[in-house]
Amino acid sequence: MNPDTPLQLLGGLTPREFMRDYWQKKPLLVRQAIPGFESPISPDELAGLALEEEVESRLVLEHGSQPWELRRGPFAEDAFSELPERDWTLLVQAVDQFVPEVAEVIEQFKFLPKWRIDDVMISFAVPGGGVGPHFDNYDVFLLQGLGKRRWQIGQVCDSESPMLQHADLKILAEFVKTEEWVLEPGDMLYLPPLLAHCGTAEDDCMTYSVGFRAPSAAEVLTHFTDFLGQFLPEEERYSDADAAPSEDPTQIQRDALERLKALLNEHMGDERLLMTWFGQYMTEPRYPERISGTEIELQDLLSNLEDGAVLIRNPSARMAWSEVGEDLVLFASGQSRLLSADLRELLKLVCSADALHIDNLGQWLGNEEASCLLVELVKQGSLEFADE
Ligand SMILES: [Mn+2]
Repeated sequence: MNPDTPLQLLGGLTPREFMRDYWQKKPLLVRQAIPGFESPISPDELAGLALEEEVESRLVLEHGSQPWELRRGPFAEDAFSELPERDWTLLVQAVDQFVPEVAEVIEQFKFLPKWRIDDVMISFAVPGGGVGPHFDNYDVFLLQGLGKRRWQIGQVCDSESPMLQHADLKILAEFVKTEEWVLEPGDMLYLPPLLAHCGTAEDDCMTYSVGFRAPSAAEVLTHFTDFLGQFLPEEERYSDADAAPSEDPTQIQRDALERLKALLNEHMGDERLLMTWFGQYMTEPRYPERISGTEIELQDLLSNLEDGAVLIRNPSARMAWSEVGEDLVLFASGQSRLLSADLRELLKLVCSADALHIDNLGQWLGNEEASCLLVELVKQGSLEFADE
């Protein structure tokens, strides 16, 4: 993707301009970001998803049994018939993993790393419905899919910002409106992290939230050090050969700190392990139970492909690749595999092609390392045969 080609999605900005001036910095309203966009799923179909055990869904009622009542799915079939006429909203997470047409929306965001994308949440709201003024720790693109929603933006917040006490939801006690817009289908609003916002349905409406993810500093440190720890032998310890005799045995002297810093730096600076951990961590699936492999032999895989079978990525699998020293590494659903540099084009194909088949795999099927990789990915469940 050319970073200097203006995009309708970004209101005519190039990806480079958007990244420089808006991404993580300030909001951007784009009228008709996707001209003529129509939600590929209906409110009834969204409600249907919220009945499913494996789907994460929430109902928010502004005037429920308490203000801003939160109910968690899965819901019973009659859950929606007893709701008031106004002021509630249904939110369904990760619809992209269940509805392929919704996953296609993500294709519009190829100028951003895919591993930064969390999911597409879809909300349906009746007039007055919304989740109240709040802020998120993540970037989000809010694409209007049906009806009209009024978006108001406000102040920049942080974890010290006062919240309403009683609510099940994190609702800001104060909201200082700075701007507002009414979005219609195809319009999109980008919001950077920490910016207060409040979306209220004007009529029956659906909004697609393309949400991003970024690990917190605390997560990076705790998870990476846990990962590192597995590779360090018991005998590697704090050591103080050549230490000076202590003047006061009750004092921890400065040189101990220097030795600790050297120990930490030696391991924290291991780029190979850091990349391996990061790739694994960022490709961990949201729903691991949806990634179940199929036992298959190499010969059967090859003959299936030769007979016209098509492999697709499991919609719940996350994949990414990277360079580690001279080698390449493929990350798939939280696992990593070191591969030789000549597999670069195959890795790109596996991570990005809509489908893998004899025509685009062609030469790779004669390469042992490549065909073994495909078998492993099918066994692991990150790749699966498309239904005919
Ligand atoms: Mn939000």
